[in-house]
Amino acid sequence: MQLYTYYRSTSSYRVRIALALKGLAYQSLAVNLLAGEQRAPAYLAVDPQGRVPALRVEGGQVLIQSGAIIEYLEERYPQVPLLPGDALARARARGIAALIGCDVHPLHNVSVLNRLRGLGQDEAQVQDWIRAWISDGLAAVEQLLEDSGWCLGPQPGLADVYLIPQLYAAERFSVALAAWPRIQRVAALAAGHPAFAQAHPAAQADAPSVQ
Ligand SMILES: N[C@@H](CCC(=O)N[C@@H](CS)C(=O)NCC(=O)O)C(=O)O
Repeated sequence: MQLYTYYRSTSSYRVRIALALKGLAYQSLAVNLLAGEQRAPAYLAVDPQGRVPALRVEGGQVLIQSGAIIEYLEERYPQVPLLPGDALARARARGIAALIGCDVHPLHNVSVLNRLRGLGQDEAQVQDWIRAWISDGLAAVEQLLEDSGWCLGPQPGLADVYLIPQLYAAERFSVALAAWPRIQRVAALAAGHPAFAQAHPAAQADAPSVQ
C-alpha cells in the first residue's frame, strides 16, 4: 500500500496510527501542503479534492477521506480490531471520531484558515478561532471518555486514533490540556505505545529535523 501523507496532517496521522496498530506495511508518499503540492495536477489526479490522506491499495485503487480509509482497513484487516463487537460500543467510538473529524478538525484545516485570512481576519483572530474550536471539542470529548485505560477501554481503538492527532494539533496551536485529566491519561498511554510513536509526525521522513 502507498499512503499519500503530510507529516503534520492530523487526518494522515489518524491513518498512520490505524496502519501501525494493525501492523500493516506501507510506503509513505509525502505531499507538502505548505508548498501547495496538494493542488498540483499530478496530485489532483490522485485526489480531486486536493487533500491528504489518500491510500493506494493493492490493485491500484485510491481511497480518500481518513474515515473511509480506516473503515476499509478495519474491514479488510480485521485482526487487531479498532472497533468493538458490540453495536452500541461501536456507535460511541464513531461518535467521538465524528466529533473530532467533522466538528473540530475541518474548522482549522489549511484551506479554511486561508479563507478566513482572505476575508480579512488578522492572524490573532485566526489563532483565537482555532483555539476556540479545539477547546470546545476537547471539553466535550473529555466528558465522553472512560475513567481508566484508553478512550473507551483497555485497548486503543477508533476514538484514540482520532483523539491523539487532535492533541498534536492542540499542542501546536497552544491549547492547554490541563483541564482534561482523562484526555491527559490517554495522551500518556499513547506516548508510550510503539504504534503511536511510529505514526507520530516527528517520526515521518518528510518532517523537518527542527519542528
Ligand atoms: N475529512 C478529510 C479531511 C482531509 C483534510 O482536510 N486534510 C488536510 C490535512 S489534515 C489537507 O489536506 N489540507 C489541504 C488543504 O486544505 O489545502 C479526511 O478526514 O481525510
